Amino acid sequence: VDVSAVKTPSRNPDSEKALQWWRKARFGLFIHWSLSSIKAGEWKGEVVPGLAEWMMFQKKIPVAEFAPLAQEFNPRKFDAAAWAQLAVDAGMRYVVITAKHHEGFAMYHSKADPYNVVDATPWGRDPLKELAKECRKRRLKLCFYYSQDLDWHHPDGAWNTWDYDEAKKKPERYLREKVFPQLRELLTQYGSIGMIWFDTPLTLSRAQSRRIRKFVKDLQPQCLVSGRIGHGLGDYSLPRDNFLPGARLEGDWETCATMNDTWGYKRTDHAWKPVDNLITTLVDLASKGSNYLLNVGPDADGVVPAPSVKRLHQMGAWMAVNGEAIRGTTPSPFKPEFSWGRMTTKGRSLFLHFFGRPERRFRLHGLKTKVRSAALLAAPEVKFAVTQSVDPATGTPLLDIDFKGFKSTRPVTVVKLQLAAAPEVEERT
Ligand code: H57
Repeated sequence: VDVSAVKTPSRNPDSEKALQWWRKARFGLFIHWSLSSIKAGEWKGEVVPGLAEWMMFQKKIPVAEFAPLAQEFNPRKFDAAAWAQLAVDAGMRYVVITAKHHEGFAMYHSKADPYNVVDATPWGRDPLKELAKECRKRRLKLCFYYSQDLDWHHPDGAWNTWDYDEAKKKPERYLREKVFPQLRELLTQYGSIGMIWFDTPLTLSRAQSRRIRKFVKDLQPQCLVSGRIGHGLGDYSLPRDNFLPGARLEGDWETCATMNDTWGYKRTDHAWKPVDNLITTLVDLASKGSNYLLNVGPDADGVVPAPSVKRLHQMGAWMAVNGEAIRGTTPSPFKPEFSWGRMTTKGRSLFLHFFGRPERRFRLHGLKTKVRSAALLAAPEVKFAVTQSVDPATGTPLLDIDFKGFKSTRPVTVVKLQLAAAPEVEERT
């Protein structure tokens, strides 16, 4: 099944206001953590192909066999402060954690369903409470992933056909007994919530999606609803999982992606993307108007895999000096992709993100606005000579920057152009 990109929905004034922090943030941490994290992608000694958090579905594991995993859930090394700090160190401004994924297990203390991390495990702690406190301290927006449609534990939830008879399912009972009560808990017991990240809209009707959206907004009007509430009713849009858009996007977008091949922890998945690719992707997405929600899958001990931590720290080092060219920016008025890199803009600044070493005589066609200065964002004392002219043959405005002798730094070097006004581009370019 292909959950394709949804169109940017028409919005109400509430969502416009709620989107402000999210638009500026540009970079967030996704955390997939649930019972299947214990199995690390293996069931009965066998590696299960595909996404680790889809194991229950892939192997058609009966609830009677899967649910007892809760008795093994004891993440001794869980440290909410460390997780929140990791997001801050990476240069992120929000965190989205699985409050309930498709397997139906609530990763917080739910009174609505005893199948939850406090009541059903020997651990007995509420990681979302702890994370809420640590996020608040660091001014990180806390957001909850909530699987509103697929639920393989509730008898009326979608897609568990091996335990429950499809013909007897009453989706309304699932919404009434589980979805609405749990959303109420999540939106009343953890302070202000940045967003409910709904996912995988496959069976709910437009009317049901609309009721869920309204339920969220009635409890917390500033809380965003992700595009995957379905039926174009979210506050913003998402491409498919791990899909990188090739063009500039109109409206508000968020691209969610993994660092390896799976969301939940999988011991055998070593397909780690090089950090240079992750940074380039962050730049590419910002230049096209999309947020980047980058995932980690902590293990059964509550530890984020070392390769993920390493990459987030490296991204954070880049963001610490170049974050100004990402956060709070919008795409430039130019076409989005250049062979040399990408552009973002903020007010009277135009940021050139070079993916490699810039040409000694770099030329940009079509910028009509006067350039006052060009400097290295990471070291503003490093200035470059700028010449503006008009191509006598075509009348196209030309900008030349002299990079002679300049050695760029990997993977992306940002040059900040200070302009006399917001950048304007000639129509023809
Ligand atoms: O939470 C992560 C990510 C953010 N979205 C979820 C994933 O677990 C995956 C949604 N995947 C879309 C999808 C829809 C139907 C099935 C996958 C196994 C067999 C059939 C399928 C998967 Fe398909």
